[in-house]
Amino acid sequence: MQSTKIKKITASQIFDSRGTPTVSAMVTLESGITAWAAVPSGASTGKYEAVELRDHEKAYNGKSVYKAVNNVNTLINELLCGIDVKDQYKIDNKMIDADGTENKSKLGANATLAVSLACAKAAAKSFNMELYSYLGGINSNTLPIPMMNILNGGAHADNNIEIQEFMIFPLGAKSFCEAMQMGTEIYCELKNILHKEGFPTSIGDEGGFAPNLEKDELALELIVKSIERAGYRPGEDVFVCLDVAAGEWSDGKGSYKFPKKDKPVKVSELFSYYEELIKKYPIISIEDPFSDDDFDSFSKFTEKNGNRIQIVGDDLFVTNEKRLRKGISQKSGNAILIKPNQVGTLTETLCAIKTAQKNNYMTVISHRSGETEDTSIADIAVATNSGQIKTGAPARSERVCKYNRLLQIENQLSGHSTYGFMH
Ligand code: 2PG
Ligand code: MG
Repeated sequence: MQSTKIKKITASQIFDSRGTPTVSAMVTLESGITAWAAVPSGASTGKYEAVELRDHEKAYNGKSVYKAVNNVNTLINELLCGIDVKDQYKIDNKMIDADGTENKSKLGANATLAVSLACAKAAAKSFNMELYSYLGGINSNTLPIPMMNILNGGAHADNNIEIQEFMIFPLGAKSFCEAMQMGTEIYCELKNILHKEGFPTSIGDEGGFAPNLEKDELALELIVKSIERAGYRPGEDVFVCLDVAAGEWSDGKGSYKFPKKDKPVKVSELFSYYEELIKKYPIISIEDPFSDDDFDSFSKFTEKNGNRIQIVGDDLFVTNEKRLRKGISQKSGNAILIKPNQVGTLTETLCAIKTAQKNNYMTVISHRSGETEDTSIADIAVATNSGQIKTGAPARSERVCKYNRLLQIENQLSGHSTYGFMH
């Protein structure tokens, strides 16, 4: 085998699916092998996420990432040159130590993640292995159930819908390939229904439709109808998942309001609202029903409803092992959303997944609302046998490239893979 030592790391500014600058990195090994990775970006970001370093200057509305790019090209390049790329733990920890902050505010989590992922890909290439099997070994063979976001609201759409994401979840499929058939057929059916009923079929940031509706509940009616019209059984073949993203509904001091309606709502009212929706519709998972600081409401809601639905912490846990451990000890939620850029390295991401799995929390590997063509999360989902992935509508290439990668992996594993799971 040729040398797997790192020869050079370079970064550049590229653009995500919203046209916002983001970081990409290229790692070159002494063997001549190269690998590339790019970092996504959120809109409804949790306040405890690792820092996405931006320049805050006039160009690009303050959003350029030249400082982060420069950190890769200088400091990180010097730090990691000569290290064996197979030593992911050492690479990531060297960056964590050089950053020295709790939240990667010095180097930027966008800088560290681009490098971390590019190194893993370069190592996989050196062994002539696929990324998922390099990361997970022969035991990595579970294709995740896709949570497909087909109707967008909240911070991802310029409409009047308060809930951020309405997703379909083909739990009844026998394979990932069949899940994609179900998802794309339902997506098309929803488009037809919206069109026939006189709603616009314009889309939000994650590729789901973004009509104005009289109330959020109507989105659920339309989705159930589109599942049925596509020939599937709601609540048997296909379920519905919500991401409320209630951090966007909170004033940070314990009070909530529906931001688009500018209408205050009490925690007790949120409980009844969600419970009513669960009763009426085939909802199987709710993400962030409360805000980033509201461990308490998460715990109470989980105690009441955690045996019948999945309750996912996204902004609550921010892929951070410490916050997850707090949640585990207080029984806040029963699942965690995993976004590598919330924490900034692959090692820390895998660590959060391991801690969740050990403690019987489900793991949902996730994209961001601002995405790129990088498909690492698809491989991470299979490598860790996470069982579930959330990566937007089954439309628009920055979303579909992850689904297409999973189809490719399912083909590669031909007959040796299993399909998703939840509690
Ligand atoms: C979320 C994500 C992804 P964003 O809240 O789960 O769907 O959105 O990337 O804007 O935080
Ligand atoms: Mg979320």
